[in-house]
Amino acid sequence: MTIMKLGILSDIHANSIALSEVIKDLKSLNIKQMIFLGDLVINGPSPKEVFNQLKKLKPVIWIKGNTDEWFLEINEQWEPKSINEIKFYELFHFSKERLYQQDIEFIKKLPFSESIELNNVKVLCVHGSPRNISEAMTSEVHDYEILQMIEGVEEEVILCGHSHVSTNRVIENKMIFNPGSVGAPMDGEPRASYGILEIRDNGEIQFLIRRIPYDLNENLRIAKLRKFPYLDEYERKLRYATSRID
Ligand SMILES: [Mn+2]
Repeated sequence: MTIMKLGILSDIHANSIALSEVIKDLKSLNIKQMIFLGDLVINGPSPKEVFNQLKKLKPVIWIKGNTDEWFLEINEQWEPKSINEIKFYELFHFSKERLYQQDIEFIKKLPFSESIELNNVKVLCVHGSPRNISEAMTSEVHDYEILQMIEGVEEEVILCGHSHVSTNRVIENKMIFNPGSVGAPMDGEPRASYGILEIRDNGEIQFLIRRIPYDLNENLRIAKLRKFPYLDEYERKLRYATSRID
């Protein structure tokens, strides 16, 4: 009997302190393979650090999230048209200034989705839903809507992120797993969240959620030092883990 175990990470959002603790946890469990579901360098104080950390981990799959997509969407001609867009622009620039051009080119080229076979089980990896990078498949979304989002998917397991809240649900023989967010959880619990996907060679599949404490104050100290924009809001979001950071 062989068991494949993979760490499933999503929505790191430039929180290097949280990512470090997650990496330590993966090591302590002797898990060497991991999948990253997108949203790496925007909306947190340490874009360069998380980029280097993730590259070192050599994820077997690394796809893009909606905020990674900003590197393609926001160009010289782009002009913010609302208060929210001004905010996105500032957050985008904070990260862009801290990355090398080659890092940015790497992020731009990341795929929207990837499929992998593990112990004969087909697994699809997306950031939002299989049809839309910014559409979350949360537990609140009704089954019939999920069925529209996953229409045409052949894989039996779908890994997704984006909502910053973990999910584990089965709809018409499809298993849908969301590991929550490493860098900015949104389920009222500030500890970093990631998942472990276990696939046995008899086809048995398990998805476990790990919650990992990290030094939130240290992350905020770095943010303050680097003049991270909208710091008060960022602090509230991290401490209470209640509202959305995209
Ligand atoms: Mn996202």
